[in-house]
Amino acid sequence: MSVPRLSLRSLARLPAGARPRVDPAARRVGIVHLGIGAFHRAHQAVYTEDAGDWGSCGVTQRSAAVARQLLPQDGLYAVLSKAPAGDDVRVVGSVREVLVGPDDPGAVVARIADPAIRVVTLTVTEKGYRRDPATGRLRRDDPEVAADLAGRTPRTVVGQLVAGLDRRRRTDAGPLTVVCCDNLPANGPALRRLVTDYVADDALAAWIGASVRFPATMVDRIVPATTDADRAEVTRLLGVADDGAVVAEPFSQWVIEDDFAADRPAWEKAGAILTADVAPYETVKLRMLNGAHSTLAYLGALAGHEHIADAVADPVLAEVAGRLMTDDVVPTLAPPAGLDLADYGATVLDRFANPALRHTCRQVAMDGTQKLPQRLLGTAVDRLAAGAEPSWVAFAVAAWMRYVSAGHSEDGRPIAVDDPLADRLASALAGGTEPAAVVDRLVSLDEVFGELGGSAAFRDLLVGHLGRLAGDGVREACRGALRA
Ligand code: CS2
Repeated sequence: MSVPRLSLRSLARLPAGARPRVDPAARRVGIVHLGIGAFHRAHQAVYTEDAGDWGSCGVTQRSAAVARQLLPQDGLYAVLSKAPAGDDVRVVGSVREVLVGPDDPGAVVARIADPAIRVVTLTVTEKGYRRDPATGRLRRDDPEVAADLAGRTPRTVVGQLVAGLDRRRRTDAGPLTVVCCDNLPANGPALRRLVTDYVADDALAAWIGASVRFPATMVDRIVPATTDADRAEVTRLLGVADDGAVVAEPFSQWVIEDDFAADRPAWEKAGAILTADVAPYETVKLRMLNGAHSTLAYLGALAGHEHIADAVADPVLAEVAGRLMTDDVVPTLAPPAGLDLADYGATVLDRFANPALRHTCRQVAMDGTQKLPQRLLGTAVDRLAAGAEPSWVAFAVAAWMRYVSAGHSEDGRPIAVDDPLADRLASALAGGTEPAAVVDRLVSLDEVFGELGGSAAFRDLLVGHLGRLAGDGVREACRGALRA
């Protein structure tokens, strides 16, 4: 018997507890979201769902897949929250429209410029901003950025935003708040910097200065890619088929700088923290959680583990991730009042250990050149400046170096490097396989390492760790580092 598809018409079939809180058809679209991937659907869209009657228009930045999933379902989809104690499912109705950016770039600009829109949120991943990770400046030489700057209907996020803002200014469509929700340090100001780099027109720059805000945010929820088994579970729990379902851990956190140019959803009603200063939360999260995540992803993938939960169940790998946090990261942090960093670190490892989440090491390992600076290298810079030896960070960075140079895991499975700078990595690695040669070539990638690439102390740590990772294998190298 065929199962009906999730849609406004099939809502009544759902278990009452799983239905949207507000009639989806009664929501008013006031948000444009750029990058409607799984993370957005499991995070900001859920906060909006719980905050009242705002709705959003989600924009896909690359493929039409999300539109194919959501349009036949009137924008509805399920969030399956997975925990060892049992799963929970609910349907979210806050996404009211979906636009396919690559198919209709003009519609994206028009929607951003619509006076009904007061907030633009973004989750386009680190690489989506087309910025230089070390300097934070817009890569004006990136072919897509260059094509936007030359005057086509823009297709990059910064180009889309600027064109939308320009039209708002010309048509007097009112102020706007741009809320970056990617894992970048000071992500709001970072995006404002890119917008400023892009804008050539003084009048527009002045209008943006007066009418647009770029609050910083810290976003946190682990959202692995949805599998067929997850979709089957959603069908079993809901009695309808859902092509747009997403899976996530139960934990969710959103800290938002309270700096808005116009009105916004009452996200605090949904549990978000609105605060004057996001930086303490964000540095803790990027360096502890994401730093440990990347470390486990590289070590785990090399050691032959498929999922993060398997990597953290490997005692020596978990211990290395723990020591990275306690010995190297914690001394660099000024946490928000009331946050116990030892508890935070332990909770992070517990969250990673959730066996119900099938989060692959490969997914976390991708785009290392875009992630390393804020997750690991900043910690190294701070520790070196304090006269300390950041040995665990160096171990983690050496694991990345091994991951991008090994070609295969220790159990013989191929490792394909998925990174926007993959070509640059490949040419750097063509210079030889000796640890010292690999380290010297990789740290001279200025856009990743910046000035840290000139630190002899850090280089020596990297060479030592990489030699042991390559020569002794991941587990033995971990044991050696833990004994030292
Ligand atoms: C992960 C993050 O894929 C990755 O690189 O480290 O997406 C992580 O799951 C989230 O930041 C958790 O909030």
